[in-house]
Amino acid sequence: MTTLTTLDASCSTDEAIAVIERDGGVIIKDFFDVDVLQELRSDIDAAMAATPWGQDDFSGHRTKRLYGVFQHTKHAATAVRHPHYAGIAEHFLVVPKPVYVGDDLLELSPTYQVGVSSIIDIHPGEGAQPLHRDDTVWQWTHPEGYRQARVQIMVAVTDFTAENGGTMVIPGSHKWDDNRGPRVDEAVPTEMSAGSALIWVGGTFHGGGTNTSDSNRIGLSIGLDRGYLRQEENAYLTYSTDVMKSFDEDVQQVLGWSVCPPGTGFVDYQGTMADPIFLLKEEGSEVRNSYADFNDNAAALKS
Ligand SMILES: O=C(O)CCC(=O)C(=O)O
Ligand SMILES: [Fe+2]
Repeated sequence: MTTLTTLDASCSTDEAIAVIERDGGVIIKDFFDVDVLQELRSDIDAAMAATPWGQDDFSGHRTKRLYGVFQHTKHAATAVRHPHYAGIAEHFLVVPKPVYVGDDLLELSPTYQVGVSSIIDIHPGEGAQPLHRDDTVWQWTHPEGYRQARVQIMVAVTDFTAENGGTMVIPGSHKWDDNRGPRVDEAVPTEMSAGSALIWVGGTFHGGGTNTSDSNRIGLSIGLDRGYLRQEENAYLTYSTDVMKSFDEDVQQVLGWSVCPPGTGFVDYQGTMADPIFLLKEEGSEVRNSYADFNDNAAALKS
């Protein structure tokens, strides 16, 4: 394969999923419209200017990375709410798993959550990032069927080209086992216009490309992960409680203020394993006991 497949914004989520299942990644054109893109750009410009250069070989020394993006622009939330990204994440991550609890065989499905968010600004003169799998953060094993840990997105804030460092991807590498290493000559550049998005799974080898052009390559990158995995970027310490309270509830939950069934991420409330979301609400709000929810579900499956 010499290029990644690009689908129109009007594609169905199922079409995008089919391409990702085959190639490990897909480009969706015009994922963000022009207005969203302009707002995003003006939201991040000042913070990017104040961001220092990367300080290690993986991050790059002519690249700037702004993390904790949800507190800089509401359009990080626009990306995770987008039906294509949400639908693709749901397909690869919210996969039912049979488990025995006593005599009962139950099916548990994880939630998904944001594991990392960044604006990645590759300047002219930057070299290529080593090709890697993002699920290396959990030392994930391959192949594991469709048990992907992460669905990652890179929304092009500027155009992405072969010359300016458009993300290098090895199509099909999500199916490789752990003994096969990536070769640079197997990778193809992500070429897409500003507003388009590359969506790929955590098992696909990829990396930022070399920027031989005379302009910056800027992308918004977010990882959605299985809700029971540790977040790569520690959201609990990145966003203050006050900042978190300013977000809508769906954003609070996707940033980790929720439990993944049966109760991963609970906090104590009067001796119960409570869903932490009540800590962001007014005093006296409902407190959900995550294991009571679990028992109700179990009962429903038994009957
Ligand atoms: O900047 C890019 O194109 C990719 C960056 C990346 O893959 C990473 O930092 O994990
Ligand atoms: Fe990566």
